[in-house]
Amino acid sequence: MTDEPIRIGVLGYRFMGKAHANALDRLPMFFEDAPETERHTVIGRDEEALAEAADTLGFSHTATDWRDVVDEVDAFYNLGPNHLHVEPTIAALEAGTPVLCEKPLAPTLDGAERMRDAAREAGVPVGCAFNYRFVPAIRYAKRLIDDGELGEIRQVRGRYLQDWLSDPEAPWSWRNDEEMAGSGALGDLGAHTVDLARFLVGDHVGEAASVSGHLQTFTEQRPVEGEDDDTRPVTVDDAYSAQVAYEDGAMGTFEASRVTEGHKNDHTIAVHGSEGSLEFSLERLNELRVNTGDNRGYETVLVTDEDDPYIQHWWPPGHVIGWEHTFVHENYEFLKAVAAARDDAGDAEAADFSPDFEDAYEVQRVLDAVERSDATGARVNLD
Ligand code: 4PW
Repeated sequence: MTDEPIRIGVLGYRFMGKAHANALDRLPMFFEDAPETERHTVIGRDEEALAEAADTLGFSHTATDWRDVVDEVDAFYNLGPNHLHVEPTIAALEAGTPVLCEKPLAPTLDGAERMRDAAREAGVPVGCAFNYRFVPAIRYAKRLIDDGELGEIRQVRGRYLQDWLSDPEAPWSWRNDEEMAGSGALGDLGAHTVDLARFLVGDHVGEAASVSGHLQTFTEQRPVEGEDDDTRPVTVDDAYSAQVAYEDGAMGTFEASRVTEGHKNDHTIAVHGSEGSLEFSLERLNELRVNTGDNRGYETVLVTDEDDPYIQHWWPPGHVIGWEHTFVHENYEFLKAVAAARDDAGDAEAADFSPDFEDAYEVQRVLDAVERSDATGARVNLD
């Protein structure tokens, strides 16, 4: 087993770059058995901004071309805009480099399929950064569901609401462009909910069998920052809603929006079974609301006990954790898989990380079906 640190190269250094760099910084302090890492190279286009990012986020090298990096590092983190997910990720995989890629996996189903196929071929650890799977309360919820506490699963309902595009004067960015983003609220936010539903109840209800969906754009043009009187078209959805029929007959109801006034980062998911219900809201990340079917409403469980998932690494019971910790847990699991994979005598199972590209591809199939359903006005079968 090699003791060499895992050298990490990251494409992108803004919001997600910071979230992952922070996670890498926290790991040795709180997760004693985490593999050692080295923040090696940060990749971007603007040399001045890159140098500043390297300094702030603790990377020793910078690069303006991902091609120079993907086979030089031990793990490649693709944290760039969605249109940059496909080619750099496939190149890294062809070089045998493990990849952690931000969500949604790709702007299109075709791109996601190519990434999934490249991952199959490479046989190295891959992950799609659906970080909400790593919330302790979500893991706790999954345990309840898997233990049969809710009985037979009938419904899953999820919403992800933000309001940062509510103002029509909010500036245009790549997230408003179909070529670069693929879709709007659907891929940016809905991907998380569709994945979380699959994580929580997928083993019980199967994959999505059919989907109907609706997309809406409320602001068609947005101003370009720093350029007076210049606007660009918004070519993605501001909001979506969808109904999913799962293979075994359970139903899913999902929505997301980036224009819901008063909702900053409201990601809520509820699961209803024949014996009980549960509900999680990201705005109360340390709690889970549980109903065990006694018709007395919900009780609120505080998920901060030592034996709750990941909690023993942090603080004593009741000392709550936050959004950034989801990235620490995700990086911990991913890097353990990378370390196990490079250990020749290693345990193949330990080298598996989920959610992987197979999982992310299944999510993308649902997103694609929502778009097709909206375009045709018909329900889309996924078999
Ligand atoms: O989880 C969310 C996203 O997927 C984050 O809070 C921000 O909104 C960044 O991208 C989306």
